Amino acid sequence: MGKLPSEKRPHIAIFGRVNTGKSSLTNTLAGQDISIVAKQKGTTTDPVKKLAELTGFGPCVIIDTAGIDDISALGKKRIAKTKNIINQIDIGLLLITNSLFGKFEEKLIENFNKKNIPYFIINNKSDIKKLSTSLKSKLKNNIIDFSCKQTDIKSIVKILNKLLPKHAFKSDGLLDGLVKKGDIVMLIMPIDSEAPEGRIILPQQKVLRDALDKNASSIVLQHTDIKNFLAKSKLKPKLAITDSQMFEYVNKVLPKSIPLTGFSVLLARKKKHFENLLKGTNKISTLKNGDKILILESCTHNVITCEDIGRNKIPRMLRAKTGKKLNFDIVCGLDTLPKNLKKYNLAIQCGGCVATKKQLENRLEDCLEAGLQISNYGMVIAYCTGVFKRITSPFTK
Ligand SMILES: Nc1nc2c(ncn2[C@@H]2O[C@H](COP(=O)(O)OP(=O)(O)OP(=O)(O)O)[C@@H](O)[C@H]2O)c(=O)[nH]1
Ligand SMILES: [Mg+2]
Repeated sequence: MGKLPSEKRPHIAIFGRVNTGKSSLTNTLAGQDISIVAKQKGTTTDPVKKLAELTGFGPCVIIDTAGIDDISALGKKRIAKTKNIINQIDIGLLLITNSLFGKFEEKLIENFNKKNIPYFIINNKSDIKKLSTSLKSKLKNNIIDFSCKQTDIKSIVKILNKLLPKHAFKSDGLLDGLVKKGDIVMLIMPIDSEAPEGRIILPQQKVLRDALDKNASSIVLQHTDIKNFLAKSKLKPKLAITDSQMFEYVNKVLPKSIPLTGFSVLLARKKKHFENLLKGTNKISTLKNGDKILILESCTHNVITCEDIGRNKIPRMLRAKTGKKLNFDIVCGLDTLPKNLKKYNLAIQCGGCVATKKQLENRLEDCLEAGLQISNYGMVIAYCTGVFKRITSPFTK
């Protein structure tokens, strides 16, 4: 996969007084020795930019800067350069040590605020001195202890993910880790009565776009043409993707040697709780007579296909698959969830095409907190048609 160009990456700059460990943190985050680290104050004189790939966060640019309190002859120029960096970044990290937080830091934060830049404060060298309780209470959730002597950057990655501006960098990377440059990906898109007139639905567009971003080649065809195409072309796609209503059919005609998954599964993988959805779907096998299932439908308007799937298709399929007497309740739109969630055994979320990511997350979290298993439409359909293992194996290997 080609490197993501710098302009497509979030820019994260590290600021702080001299010797607080800015260059050390740059190196720790990037996992390589980029910046010179030294006991001497004022080691870094010019901003140093580095393309990096942070586990759990993704591609970014990390910028090491000169100390904001440099009072040497060249200090003013350096500080001006550092300030200019603020115009270029998406996230600011402010390093302090020994809970030293004064006018330099306040001034910097003022500049962050002026530019609407999300920032976070890190009390570095906490292996020597931990954050004081007074500063902690003053800065509340905006500061953590850290030490560059440790290599675990999870705590920082967690914060970076929280701070990342939602508007930018929203390419979902649906095929991340599945398809790379030069691979062939087969998009099986049925054109039936449920397909919208004259256009391609969003999940399919997103996958297609991501394949292009990755310089992979896409074959786009209808399910009825799979056999013919494979026989004629002799090509072997790295991955095939289809709609959940086609799982059963495609599973039969697509050679087992070609991995298969669903558009909805790829989308779910990029949201929170994917692991829980996988786990919950497997729990279908343990459903008993009289168990209660909650269908969570996000559509606020009348979408005939969704209604049919949630109200008829899924209950019918689940009853047939398990042979159990199951009871279903349905929650529509953004209506509040039933008070006593604990009485349910499983919650099944729709594709959520009209809900925000956050709205879907919140619902699933409420269910998880109440101890419910969770699944979604696509996965349940896959489970009931006997293809769950196949369509999730590209991720669970
Ligand atoms: N004990 C301890 N030492 C650290 C830590 N982080 C950095 N240091 C040390 O602190 C010194 C300064 O680190 P640098 O990373 O060069 O600091 P800097 O902020 O880039 O300094 P300037 O470029 O001079 O502004 C070096 O001797 C580092 O090894 C830490 O977490 N714990
Ligand atoms: Mg430095």
